[in-house]
Amino acid sequence: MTRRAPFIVVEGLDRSGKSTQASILCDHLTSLGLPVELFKFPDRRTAIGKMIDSYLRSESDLDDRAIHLLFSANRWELASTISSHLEKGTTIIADRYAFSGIAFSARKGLSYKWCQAPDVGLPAPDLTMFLDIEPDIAQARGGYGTERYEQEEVQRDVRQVFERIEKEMTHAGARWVKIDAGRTQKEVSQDVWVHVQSILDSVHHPVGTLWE
Ligand code: FDM
Ligand code: MG
Repeated sequence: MTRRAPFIVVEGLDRSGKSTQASILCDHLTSLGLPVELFKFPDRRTAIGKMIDSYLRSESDLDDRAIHLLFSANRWELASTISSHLEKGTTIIADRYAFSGIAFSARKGLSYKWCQAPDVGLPAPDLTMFLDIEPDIAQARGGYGTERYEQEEVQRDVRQVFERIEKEMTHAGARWVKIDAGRTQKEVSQDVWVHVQSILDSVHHPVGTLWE
C-alpha cells in the first residue's frame, strides 16, 4: 500500500515570498523524485475563483460574508482532489489556505468563529509555515500591487489575526511554524526545508480534518 503523503501549507502576508518559497519547495521535492502538486488559493481558474478574482481586482463588490463564503467554497471544490492526491502518495503544497480565509475576513470585523466555521472539516495540513514579515519591509520590497488588501494598514491587521490563529493552532497541537521571511530567499528556503524534512517521514495517520 502506498503511504499517504504530507499536506504542507505556506501562509503569510503579501510580499512575504510565499509563492516563491512554495515553488522552490515544489522543485526541491520533485528533484528528489517525490510526486508533488502545488495548489494556490484562491484558485482563480474555477467559476467561483473567477468571482473572487473580479472582487479582488475591485471589478465587483460583494458583501463581506458572501466573499468569505466564496473563498471557502473555492477550497471545498478542491478538497476531495487534495485528499485523494495525499492518499495516493502525492505531496500537496498549498500557497495560502483556510488561515488566510480567517485572517483577511476577521480583520473586517467578522467574528473569528464565524470566519472559521465554513472551513471546518477541510483536509488538515500536516505542517503550516507562516512566512512572517514586517509590513513596512514588505512594502519596501517593491511595494504592494493594486488589488484589494494590498495596503500596509490591512496587512498589519491581518498579521494580528494570524498571531491569534498561530496561538490557537499551536494550542490544538497542530504543527505551525513561524519563519522570519525578512531574510534572503536562500536563508528562508533553507529553513523551510528543515521544517519539511522533519515531517516527511512522520506522516502515518489518515489525512486529518481541520477544527473537528
Ligand atoms: N484571501 C485569500 C482571502 O481574503 N481569503 C482567503 O480565503 C484567501 C485564500 O486574497 F489578499 C486574500 C489574500 C490576498 C488575496 O491572494 C489574494 P494572492 O495570494 O495574493 O493571490
Ligand atoms: Mg496578492
